[in-house]
Amino acid sequence: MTAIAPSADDQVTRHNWSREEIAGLMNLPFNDLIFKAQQVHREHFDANEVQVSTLLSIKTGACPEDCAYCPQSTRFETGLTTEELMEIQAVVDSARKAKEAGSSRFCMGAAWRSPKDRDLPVLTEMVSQVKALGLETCMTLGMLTDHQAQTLADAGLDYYNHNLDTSPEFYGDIITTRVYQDRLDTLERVREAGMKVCCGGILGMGEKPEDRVGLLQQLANLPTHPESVPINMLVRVPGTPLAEEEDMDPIEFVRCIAVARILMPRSMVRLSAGREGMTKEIQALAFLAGANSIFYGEKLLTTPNPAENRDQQLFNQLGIEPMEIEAAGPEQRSAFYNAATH
Ligand code: SAM
Ligand code: DTB
Ligand code: SF4
Repeated sequence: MTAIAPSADDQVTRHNWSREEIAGLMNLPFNDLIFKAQQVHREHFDANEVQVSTLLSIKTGACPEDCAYCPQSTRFETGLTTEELMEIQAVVDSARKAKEAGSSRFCMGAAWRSPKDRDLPVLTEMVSQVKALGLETCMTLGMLTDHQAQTLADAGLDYYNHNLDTSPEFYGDIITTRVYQDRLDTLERVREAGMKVCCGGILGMGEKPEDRVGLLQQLANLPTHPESVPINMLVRVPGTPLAEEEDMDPIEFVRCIAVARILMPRSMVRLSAGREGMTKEIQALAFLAGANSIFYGEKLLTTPNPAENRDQQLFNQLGIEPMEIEAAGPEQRSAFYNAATH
């Protein structure tokens, strides 16, 4: 991937955005907003490269938390088959397949409120073996203690994903089993341990436009911008409290991507969950608005994602190339195209 050199220009990475300023961007005429986002994008990235990450659920379902969007909460009847923490070898085999399909980052997710210390030896072994394949590693395991964050960092974990999900004001309508500050605390621990942060949210949960502004303000005003900012469109799963939520207007979704790009110019903005329900035109607009990362592979954690050959066709049609990382070697790009032709 392209290394982003820090710039001396402080204007580029502001951390003091007001809600009025963000709302002002959000409400620009669409063409002006997209033009501005595209300009910012081109200052920092190759506009025709998109980073590809693959997800694996390493521990599925039976989660004690009550996140209203989540099919893995034990409180909702979603028909999900629960699975204990996977064996190391099975995780590594899955990571190898992701690499052979052309992915550059492997993100392992567990349906936990937080990991148990006794799980750490297995988790750290997963990290080192997946990393040894030449993949970037990411985990999302819930809240971490200082010790857990440091242990994962010492094992070589590159990224930790922990989302703020929504604005502080709307948060309590979605999750009651932990508070916003818990999330901020985990993010700080991840940073202090020296890992890169992947942090974003979910749109389409019935939040008001002000809540979208509030989420983006929280992300952009973190002491250091998250290196990855996943913007998820809610995947409505039958049995969850948000199953019947109204469709979010896709143009509003693209506006949020564009604003994220402008506020966090050097971050990778990921067009995350929800692509299965999006037209290729909306995805193309999201890339134009500055999204430059996707989840790749036919499953997210428990719900479907576009098949690999559909993403290959999309990239081909748009002239987009998967972003390369040095560790994966020069064959990574061709792996993406070869895998997807099968
Ligand atoms: N249990 C850990 C946690 O909550 O931090 C890690 C796994 S959790 C499934 C990771 C993230 O997936 C959540 O923070 C949420 O943003 C996202 N997510 C979960 N269900 C989703 C859904 N139905 N639609 C969109 N995003 C979802
Ligand atoms: C993120 O922001 N989105 C991913 C990843 N980080 C862990 C998860 C999406 C999950 C969608 C619902 C599911 O497949 O279970
Ligand atoms: Fe559990 Fe994470 Fe799902 Fe919340 S989002 S219910 S913490 S798996």
